[in-house]
Amino acid sequence: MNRRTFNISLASAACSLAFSWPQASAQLRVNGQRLNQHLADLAVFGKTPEGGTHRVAYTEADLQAREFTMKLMREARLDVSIDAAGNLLGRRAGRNAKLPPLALGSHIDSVPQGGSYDGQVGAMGAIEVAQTLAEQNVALAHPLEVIIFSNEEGGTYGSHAMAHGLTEKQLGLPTNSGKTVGEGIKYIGGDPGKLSQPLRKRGDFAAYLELHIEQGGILEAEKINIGVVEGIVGINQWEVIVEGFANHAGTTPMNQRRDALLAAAKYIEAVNRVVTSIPGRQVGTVGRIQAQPGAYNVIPGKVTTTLELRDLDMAKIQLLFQRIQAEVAQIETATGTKFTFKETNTVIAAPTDVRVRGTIDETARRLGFTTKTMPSGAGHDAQELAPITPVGMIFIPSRAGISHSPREFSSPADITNGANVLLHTVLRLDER
Ligand code: HGY
Ligand code: MN
Ligand code: MN
Repeated sequence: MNRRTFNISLASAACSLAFSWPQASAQLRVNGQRLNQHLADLAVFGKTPEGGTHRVAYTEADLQAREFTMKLMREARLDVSIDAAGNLLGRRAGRNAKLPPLALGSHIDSVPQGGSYDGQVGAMGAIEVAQTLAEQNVALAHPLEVIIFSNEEGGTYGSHAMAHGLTEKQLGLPTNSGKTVGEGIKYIGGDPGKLSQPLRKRGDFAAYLELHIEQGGILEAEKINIGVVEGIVGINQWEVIVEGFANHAGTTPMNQRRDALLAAAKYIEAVNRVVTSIPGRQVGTVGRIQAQPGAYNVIPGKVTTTLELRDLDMAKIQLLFQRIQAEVAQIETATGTKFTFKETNTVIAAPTDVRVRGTIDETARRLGFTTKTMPSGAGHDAQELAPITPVGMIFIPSRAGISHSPREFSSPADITNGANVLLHTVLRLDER
């Protein structure tokens, strides 16, 4: 990534401009007012009565938000297209076509009943950086590529497809939209038939940067402006089926029941006990449960529930899973039930690139911000790209550490700060 001080001699008006790029660009700043207005405008799509955002991937609200986002990308003078995974791509040529693009982006889909900042800050921030560079006539050496990944919340499917492809099994998995992953990708303009191979490979990007809200409370509590992400946790998700025996709730003695919901209750307590039994930052969650037939007077014969384990160390996730399996074996014996675990999604833990991390940290400090290097307990598209390109993530504070909730909030000032760090990190990486 070589950037030299260079002279451009313009053919007309006998003027030649000599830029000392670092000086000329040092004063650049994003338009914070416009960025925060774009976020407010985006929040309209899927707005909930509680003031949050319900914009599940592959739904009408997602489709409308994507159209709006493509409009903003075109206004930022990006050439817009949709790839086979449904990712929105906004491209601009660089001065040196031989260089791979510098990529930046995030996602605009939300969890059910979520907030208006998760992913959206990074997506709108990336577009704002592109628009600022265009307006200020800053021509990067590298091509620029803004990427709005599809279906991040359902399991980083857009970014996974980009770097790894998707299997038929993955395309057939259900999503919160009611469509399968494959149906959803088609619905948003992708082509699932072209996803058996990765869409991009190592060397296709110079680096990928993602601005994101912290989704935790560390930065706010320690009054730090910018988080420099050192690594992103791995995530393993399973669907769990508990089979017992449905029977009459009034005539079946307590010692003759095979109660699937009682077994599930013991399972949920065991997950919490196992995950908290060893030191570290690992987390384990049972996020959904459904009992059948779901009547007052019938002993539940079947329960469908979930398991999610996260840690920076994939081996620790496996250790926890094995210990949970041992607990489940005892629960099965005690309750006469049978548990089945079906792995539905795995996202590999990813360290960020040490050089990119250093550039983010130095850039933020040069802009006068305080910084903290920290792990990400949330998963991100950046971790899917990490195997094929150097990645870096920039965090800004989340109020009270709340996320995946209508109460999710980051201040306009913090959002603007994050976008300025993103802008100047792009400029610095472009110089190499
Ligand atoms: O679930 C996550 O960690 C991310 O917000 N999708
Ligand atoms: Mn996110
Ligand atoms: Mn999220």
